[in-house]
Amino acid sequence: MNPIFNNRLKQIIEKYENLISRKNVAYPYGNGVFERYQYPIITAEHTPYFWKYDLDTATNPYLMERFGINAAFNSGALKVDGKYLLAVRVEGNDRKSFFAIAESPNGIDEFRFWDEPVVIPQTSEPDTNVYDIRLVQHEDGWIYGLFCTERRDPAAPEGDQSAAIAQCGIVRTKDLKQWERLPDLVTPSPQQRNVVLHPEFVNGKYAFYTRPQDSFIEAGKGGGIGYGLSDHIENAVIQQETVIDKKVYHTVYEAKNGLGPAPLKTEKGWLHLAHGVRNTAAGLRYVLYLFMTDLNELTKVIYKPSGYFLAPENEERIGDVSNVVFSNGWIADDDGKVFIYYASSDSRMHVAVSSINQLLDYVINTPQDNLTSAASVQTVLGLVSKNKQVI
Ligand code: M1P
Repeated sequence: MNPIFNNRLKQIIEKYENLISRKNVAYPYGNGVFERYQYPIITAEHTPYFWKYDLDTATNPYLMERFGINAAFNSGALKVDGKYLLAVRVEGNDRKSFFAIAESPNGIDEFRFWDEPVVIPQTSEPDTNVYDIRLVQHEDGWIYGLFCTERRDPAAPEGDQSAAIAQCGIVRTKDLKQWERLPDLVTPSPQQRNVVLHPEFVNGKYAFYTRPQDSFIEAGKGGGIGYGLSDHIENAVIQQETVIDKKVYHTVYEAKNGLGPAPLKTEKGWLHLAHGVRNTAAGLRYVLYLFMTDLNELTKVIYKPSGYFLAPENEERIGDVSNVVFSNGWIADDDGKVFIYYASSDSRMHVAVSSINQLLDYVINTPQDNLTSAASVQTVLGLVSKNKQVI
């Protein structure tokens, strides 16, 4: 009998179960495009206590954490058999990330992690860190996970222990439990992050959205959201990357950008969610934006509203990497509802709920960025003059 152990265990389980069963509440007065929710849907606290504690009173009499979890963020998303599943980037106190599936019956709360995290098989060049997986149900019948695999730059001098090379790792599964590792994607770019698989074949080939980049942090000469085709998915090689959405001076994506989840097919075109980055005196600021590409010509952007779609607000602005929102997962339900899963400040997960109709209206009817202050004034004047006729 160990009262310290028993009391602590009771409290830990109670706190965990209360958190998981807490109902989420939509904020009133949304912006007409989506509804934000009050509580983060997944945090480090949502990870199971049996991942963190040795629950044997003989070997852990004080019931102290043996494996700390620092954050739970940037999650891929997929609906399977009526369940809303997130492939969460879980980051330990040791700074290594791994993936774990969290399941909810309704997409907005009660997210509970499956008992065991995902085991990603290794290639001949083991990953040091893996993160930001995009889940895609491809028309070839497999569920793919494309993620960033990071390894120390072998060319870096001994004194530089932060230079890294990021590339796109590929796994596939039928049940999100057993995963098959395929060779990493090969592209002309020295660094890749934010690679996404298009859900359909294009002329019998696999289509990828990429983010060519010169160095680990800076987009450099590269950057922009790229697109390329590969004949195969086993040993996938993109010979030629075409930038379809580039960085632009004095916009919310002037420093870099990257695609979020795989695009949603709509009757008007492919709907894309992406992140844009700009630099400020307070560091980088990450926001989300939307654009649409042609249904048949995937490299042709047909609509692109100006500015951001969703930016960090209130407590979302604070975390391990502050002033960041990032999304690599969304789910469109059969009734047209869309669950947009986004992380704030590299720390926790949130949901915003919209619909295909609202997103189409937003992407088609929001004025584009005409790139100067004077042009913005003209856009406002146009609205004022139109409104004078109706009010
Ligand atoms: O820290 C913000 C984000 O930075 C990177 O994104 P990008 O490659 O677009 O700069 C990633 O490390 C991402 O995980 C992280 O959220």
